[in-house]
Amino acid sequence: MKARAVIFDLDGVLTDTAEFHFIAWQATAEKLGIAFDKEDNEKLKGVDRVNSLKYILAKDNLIVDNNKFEDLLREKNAQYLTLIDGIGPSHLFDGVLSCFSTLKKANIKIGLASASKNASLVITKLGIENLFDFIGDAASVANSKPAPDIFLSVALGLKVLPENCIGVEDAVAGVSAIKSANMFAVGIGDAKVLTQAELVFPSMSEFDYDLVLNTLSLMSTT
Ligand code: B16
Ligand code: MG
Repeated sequence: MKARAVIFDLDGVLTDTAEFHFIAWQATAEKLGIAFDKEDNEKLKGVDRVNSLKYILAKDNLIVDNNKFEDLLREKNAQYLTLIDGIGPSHLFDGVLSCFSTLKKANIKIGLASASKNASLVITKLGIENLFDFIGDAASVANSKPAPDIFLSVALGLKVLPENCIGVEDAVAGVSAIKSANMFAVGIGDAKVLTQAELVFPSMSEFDYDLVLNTLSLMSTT
């Protein structure tokens, strides 16, 4: 493999919006009389909005009609948008800017593969929208993570073969998506959780591009 692009997930890799998703989903669940805790929220990392609501309803075997389902999605997102209103460049995780600058110096393209339909808004608020060579559109792919679609669409947009892309993810569903896309997977978080990733860094500030390249070259010689 010749590394030509690194494709990043957003929530949990470049910034932490999980708490905001949690508050908004908890309010939705509470309204429905369904218990929703941090453990549930962990399971929803990287899972898109529709499937997140399906997970919550399934907890209590609750069935709602289409109109109600759409209303719940709209209300959750409205609250989420209010909660992220105050985020700015200071909410970018430590290590992201220096990592991007290392990649740019090495002529490596940078892509964004988020399951979030709010991704463009969030990266604009973070002030990093101009640093990407291609930004994937979660609304335009047929299947969400763990399907490979969003990572494959970003590789296509970057004009780089999937086998020459490195994907970076914090969620189990996201790492599965990277592996299904036939890319090298870097996890951000706990190696005991992100077991499918070839390499795991505890946080973006520990992201070591030289170590990624060394691991890649070791893999191609074995
Ligand atoms: P939205 P990522 C994912 O983003 C989040 O991890 C997940 O918790 C959220 O439900 C999903 O985006 C959809 O977000 O409601 O904003 O469309 O981690 O893939 O960047
Ligand atoms: Mg994520």
